[in-house]
Amino acid sequence: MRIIRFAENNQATLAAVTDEGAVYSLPQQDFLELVQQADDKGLTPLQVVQELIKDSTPLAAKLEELTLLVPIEAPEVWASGVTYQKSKEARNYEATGGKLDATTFYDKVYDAERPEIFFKSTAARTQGPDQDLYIRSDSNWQIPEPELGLVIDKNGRVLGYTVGNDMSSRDIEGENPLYLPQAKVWKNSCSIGPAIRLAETVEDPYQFTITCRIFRNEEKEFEGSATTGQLKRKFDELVSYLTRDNEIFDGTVLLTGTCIVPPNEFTLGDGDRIEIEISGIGTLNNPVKSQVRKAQATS
Ligand code: DO4
Ligand code: MG
Repeated sequence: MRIIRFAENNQATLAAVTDEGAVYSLPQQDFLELVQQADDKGLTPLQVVQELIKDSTPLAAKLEELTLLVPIEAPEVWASGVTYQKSKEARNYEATGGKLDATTFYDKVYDAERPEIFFKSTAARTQGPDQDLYIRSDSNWQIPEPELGLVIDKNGRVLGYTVGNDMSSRDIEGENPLYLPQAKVWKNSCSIGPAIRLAETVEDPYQFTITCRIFRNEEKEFEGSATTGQLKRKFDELVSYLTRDNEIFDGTVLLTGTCIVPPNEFTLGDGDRIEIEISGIGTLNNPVKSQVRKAQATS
């Protein structure tokens, strides 16, 4: 069972999508209200949804016909880094001016007990399905990072899984790792969606297949696939480091790292389109736009 939000008469409607693809409107304001009601009743979110939809009629519209919104207005999005071998190799390449066999601090963090976790996005910077993602005006090497997102509550309980894009600037991070916040955070540098798959309906979260496709002029420029089985760490390990001595909020999303990297000569351009598909969750589609740099204030 998946949970979505869609726009209807200028309002957001919460809905459940069954495994057969039927869409049922739900009465709750948002995903967190659904979880709260389930907790209050001593039920699971799936049980609450099943009770609500059992005697109701699905929408006539199909999922593809709806204007989907971000499935949760996550107050914060955090991200884990260098959790897959592929990411470690790509980071080493960009940090060493293109060496393919270099060993750096990225090897250290890949092997260390403490994972890399960084702040990625706020609700205002996070885009939903079909919304524009921006590339930076001061970078020449930018890529999407397709990642599984954990939707968690303030205690670190995993409520569901979503698709995330940790847009990244490889040349800025490669120049100096202390530039990481600028390589990761700018206007519209993150997207999540199209749905939240209820955690209780996922038998094994290490068996998601992630596929990323990048289109230029609607021609496929890149496609890559990987599985969450290749993750070096465990999801509860990442959550436990995020929540350690930290306050997080209900509906926080934790991205779990990228396992797909386009070829080193590739950079995103204005007009590209990114699709990230995760089995059992859906396909997150976002067009890419250049940012026009605003004139700097001078004193
Ligand atoms: O170390 C930089 C970030 C790496 C990252 O975002 C990832 O591995 O997904
Ligand atoms: Mg990443």
